[in-house]
Amino acid sequence: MNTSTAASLPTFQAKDFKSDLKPIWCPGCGDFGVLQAIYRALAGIGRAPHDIAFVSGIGCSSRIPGYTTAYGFNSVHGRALPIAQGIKLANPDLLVLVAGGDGDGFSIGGGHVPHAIRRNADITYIVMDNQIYGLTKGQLSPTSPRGLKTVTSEYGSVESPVNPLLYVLAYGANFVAQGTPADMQGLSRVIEEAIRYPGFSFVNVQSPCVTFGAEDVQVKEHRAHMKSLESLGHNPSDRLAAMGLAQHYGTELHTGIFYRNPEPPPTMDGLLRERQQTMAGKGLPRERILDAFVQK
Ligand SMILES: Cc1ncc(C[n+]2csc(CCOP(=O)(O)OP(=O)(O)O)c2C)c(N)n1
Ligand code: SF4
Repeated sequence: MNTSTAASLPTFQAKDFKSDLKPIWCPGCGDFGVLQAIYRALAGIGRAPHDIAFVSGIGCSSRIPGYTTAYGFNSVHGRALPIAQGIKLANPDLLVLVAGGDGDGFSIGGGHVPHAIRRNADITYIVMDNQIYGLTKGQLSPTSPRGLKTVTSEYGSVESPVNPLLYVLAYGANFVAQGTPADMQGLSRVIEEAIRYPGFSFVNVQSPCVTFGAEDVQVKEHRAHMKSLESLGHNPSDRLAAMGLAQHYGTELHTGIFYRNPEPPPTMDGLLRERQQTMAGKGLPRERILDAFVQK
């Protein structure tokens, strides 16, 4: 932290968000790069670590909060989003981030994603999509491609993968981006922009699993094949164009912002705060705030 000029606000550097815990990921795991990108993005945002709540589920990627100096909650498999929404509603002043894997977010936790989107609490969800269950040693995940051979699909997967980008766009997410640790600058930029977006924001990170992941989706391959949406002339305020591009998930590696609603709708935490103030003005008891929430 730096407080050089008198009366100026403290500024933060990436290292201020690095905890003393040493990551225990396999050497070369994509999650190392994602963690660095998160440090950089948080330095750009400028909020103090004690103003940030970082929630995760269970998985290799869900270890991320522990490697930061923010308040962290390594919670229950697939349940990070409801916990994060609760934290945001209880203390809207916190910057609330969520991290986890594709299994955590799109199989066991898949039912929570649409509701987090439609409630639109101001939280940022970063998924480390490695198309495999890493922590439990290489089973099929919901984003594994058809034909992938794993310990639970010895002769190749016979299932179509979930497309996380189309999934969240179809449910009306207002900010959707994708990145890869092969492009650290681009990745930290999209994470920072996602955090700055007022409302639920989603970043899918193609984060290779070097131990159990397919050989053709490693960082080297990403570097050779990634295409920035900006270079394609994509207009991120065009939802239908974003959905068109998102259909190439699994065959093309597009990086950058797919969709950013230029007119952000009200957030749930913002609406509740307003309602809280109105009710307090009318002298209504605090317990009724919850009634108002239920009736919405
Ligand atoms: C309720 C419950 N079911 C299953 C598990 C076992 N489990 C832990 S992590 C995990 C999947 C990990 O894959 P992913 O979420 O994609 O994260 P990654 O390890 O690849 O980062 C599973 C099935 C669990 N911990 N809790
Ligand atoms: S098993 Fe895969 S996802 Fe987990 S730490 Fe190792 S490389 Fe990373």
